[in-house]
Amino acid sequence: MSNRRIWVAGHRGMVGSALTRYLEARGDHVLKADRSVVDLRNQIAVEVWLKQNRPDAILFAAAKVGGIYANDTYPADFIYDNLAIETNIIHSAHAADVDRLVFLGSSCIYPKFAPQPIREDALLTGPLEPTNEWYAVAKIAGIKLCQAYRKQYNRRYISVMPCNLYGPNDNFDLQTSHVLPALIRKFHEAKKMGRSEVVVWGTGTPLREFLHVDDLARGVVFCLDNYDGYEHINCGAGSEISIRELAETVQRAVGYVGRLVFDTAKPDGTPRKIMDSSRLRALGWAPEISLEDGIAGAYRWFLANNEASREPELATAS
Ligand code: GFB
Repeated sequence: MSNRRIWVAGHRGMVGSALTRYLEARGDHVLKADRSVVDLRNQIAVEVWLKQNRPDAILFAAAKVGGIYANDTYPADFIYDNLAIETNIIHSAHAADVDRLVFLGSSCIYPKFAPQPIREDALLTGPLEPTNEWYAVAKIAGIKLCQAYRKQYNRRYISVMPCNLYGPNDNFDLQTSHVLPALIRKFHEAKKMGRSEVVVWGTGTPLREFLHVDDLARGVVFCLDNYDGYEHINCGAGSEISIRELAETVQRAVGYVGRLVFDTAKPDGTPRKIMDSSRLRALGWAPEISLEDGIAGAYRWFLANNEASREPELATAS
């Protein structure tokens, strides 16, 4: 399908910008609302903008996001901003009679010790990982909002759960970023400054599943076109890697020859969270970008963008 008017909420973030690139390449018309025009935490502003613009569909990539340290340090910001954005966009979408919406969550919605690989039906079966429970609770609320508007008003609102993401337009701020951009920056700066070691947080043993954001963008649009279910659906790479192996992979990509040091005073977070994405695979989506290629591309992007440190934004989901 083409020529649709699709609002990418959060178009400046890593996920939103990947969705925008993908949709525009396909001929869809992407609506964008800059933060200076619409503060997504302001209910009236969101409702007025949506009623004026009435998109055919909404891809909901707007969120307050960050890595383990940011989640653990700013719990009020993570729960408040995300709940406000979700209630405003999902309720206003209904009020503006927008019938299609894809909400993006995160694999941290699942219990800390969920059976692996994690199936969609593991939701709400056990306690959450404490370092990101505030963000997780907000994302669970987003899933439930979509289900509630579907149940009461027959709205075709769906939810897609990505694993850990990376790619162009990531946040490379060392305090607030996720692990992969942090490692790219740490190894690059250590190489440039001739440092003998790089500090990696935690024990290096946690396992994570990393998906390139361009693969996610294809998956989200695939779901918009092919999935219309009440249950949320997982969208993951299907393989996992330890933080130590990830660090070694990034080290090779950057070409740094020093030592790795593990700072075990920093939290590991959840030990493992690989998702079972077989439902989405069975519908016909599969990732295409290998972790090695994706990391090489992410490093090129970092270099081309002047190694700029970016502040965390209200504009990226993962
Ligand atoms: O990417 P990350 O912050 O997110 O951390 P989570 C993943 C793992 O990498 C943790 C370790 O075990 C970290 O301790 N790590 C090692 C580092 N070095 C670093 C570093 O320099 N920076 C960072 N950030 N980590 C987030 C959640 O959890 O994942 C969010 O807090 C969200 O809610 C997101 O779900 C996808 O995978 O631990």
